[in-house]
Amino acid sequence: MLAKLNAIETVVLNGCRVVLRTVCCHFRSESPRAMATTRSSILSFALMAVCAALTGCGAAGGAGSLKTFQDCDVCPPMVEIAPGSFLMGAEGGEEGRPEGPVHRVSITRPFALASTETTLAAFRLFVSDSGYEPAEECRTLVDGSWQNSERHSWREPGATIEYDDDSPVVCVSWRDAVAYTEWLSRRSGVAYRLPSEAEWEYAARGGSNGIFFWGDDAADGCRFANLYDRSAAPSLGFRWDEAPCSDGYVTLAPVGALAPNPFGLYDMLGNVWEWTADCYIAPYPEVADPQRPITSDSKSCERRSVRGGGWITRPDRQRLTFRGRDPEQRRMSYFGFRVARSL
Ligand SMILES: [Ca+2]
Repeated sequence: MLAKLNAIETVVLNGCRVVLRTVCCHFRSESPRAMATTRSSILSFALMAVCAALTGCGAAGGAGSLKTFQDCDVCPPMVEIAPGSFLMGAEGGEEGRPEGPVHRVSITRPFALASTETTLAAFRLFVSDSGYEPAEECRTLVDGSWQNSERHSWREPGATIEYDDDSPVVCVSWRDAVAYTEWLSRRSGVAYRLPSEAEWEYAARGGSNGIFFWGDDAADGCRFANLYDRSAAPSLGFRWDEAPCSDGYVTLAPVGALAPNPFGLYDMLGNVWEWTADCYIAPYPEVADPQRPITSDSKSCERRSVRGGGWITRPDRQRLTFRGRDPEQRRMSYFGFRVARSL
């Protein structure tokens, strides 16, 4: 049986681009001859149709084929992102958190972004294979309150947190995420990295001009994003408002459990905040190349840009333009990452 890491594939059915997941890929691996007239072909087609429906044919939208690939057996499925331009940022924002100025960004070179956030299973493999030792600490929910705990870590982010091998890894710092990309580069022979903040927003938008990639109403988001929502609020009772819908997850959702954005990327909003390569600078500075990370004059940045919101996040901070900013050594039970690479 194919591992889930290998189990994302894209096909076009009736002109509609769909992303097929585990069981679909298993059946697509059968030989064409065997598929031709046998009962399995009928079953395969039925399963593909079911999977197409479940994965939101039409939700992905757009025309053309989605190009995906995988560089190595321990590498994540990657989605090719074509060049283009977009308006990055928003005017205004919360006090002390400018999201502008709005500026046109041109992505001139294709790049690839992992279709999902890095999973706990993938990170565990990295740690065991590389000998890298992330610090055993995490800011997480302990007995109903947020605490900096040395009893919790990426291995065990807390009793309140629902997680398994398919969950996004959390309690990882920016430095841990970079160490993972360096290991993945050694294993694959290809230079993996974190996305720049501009690449992240371009990919997250997926061509959308909305507040969210699904539109302007947070209430429509539960099909696409694991938010702080009506599934979570009764148990967690945070002091901020929940999204007026139910995504089915109180804390972490397995990666790829909800519908993708128009570029075929899962969980670009919600589930976990994602570290980017960039130093956080606000307002946005002028940069010569938005696909190169924004760095600091000193050896490390005071804070890194972290994007996309997470399972704890109130709806208005799930906006595509909202910018998190945190020290690169910080570990939280709602911070993770996904990898990128140049093409
Ligand atoms: Ca949720």
